Amino acid sequence: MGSMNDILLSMGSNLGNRYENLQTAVSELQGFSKIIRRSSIYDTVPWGYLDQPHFLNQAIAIQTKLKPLELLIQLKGIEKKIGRQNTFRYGPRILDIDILFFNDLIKKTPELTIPHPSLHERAFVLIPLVEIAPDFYHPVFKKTVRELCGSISNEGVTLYRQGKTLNNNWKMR
Ligand code: PH2
Ligand code: MG
Ligand code: MG
Repeated sequence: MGSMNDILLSMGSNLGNRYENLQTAVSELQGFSKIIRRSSIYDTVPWGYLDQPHFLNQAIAIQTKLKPLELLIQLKGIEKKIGRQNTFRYGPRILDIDILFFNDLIKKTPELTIPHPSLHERAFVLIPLVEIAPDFYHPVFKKTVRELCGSISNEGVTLYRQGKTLNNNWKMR
């Protein structure tokens, strides 16, 4: 039996019923993890490739005993179940779930890079994230999420629906 891991995820959807896709994803996560916190949902202008619909984005804190690659496989399974087809880089998708942080792990392999390599430059990741884990420490940049969020523009990110804060007294490192 392994020990509990603290994980921060970023979810996005810009095809189909975007809100429902995020809700379904949260309930699927409960199959192998405990939901600790979820941020508000934000409507966000597409980043990287502009000619596509706006996304809904949300950050989620979970705990699980799964190891990084086991978690990645489960997340890909949820994306597939909800109906994701393979498209091009930065292109539209029914559901995307990315691992942002896994404890204070630093890992760089062809399958998986942790922390997520572009989280520090993406308002659609940092603005939801700062709501649920402002003091989480980026082990590569050696800055908190709050500090990272303070150095980007919030342009193109607007509140879509207020989050439910679970376990209000829970503190993530
Ligand atoms: N995901 C991408 C590419 N661009 N833009 C926004 N606003 N939100 C996303 O989740 C997103 C994106 C690739 O994963
Ligand atoms: Mg992504
Ligand atoms: Mg992804």
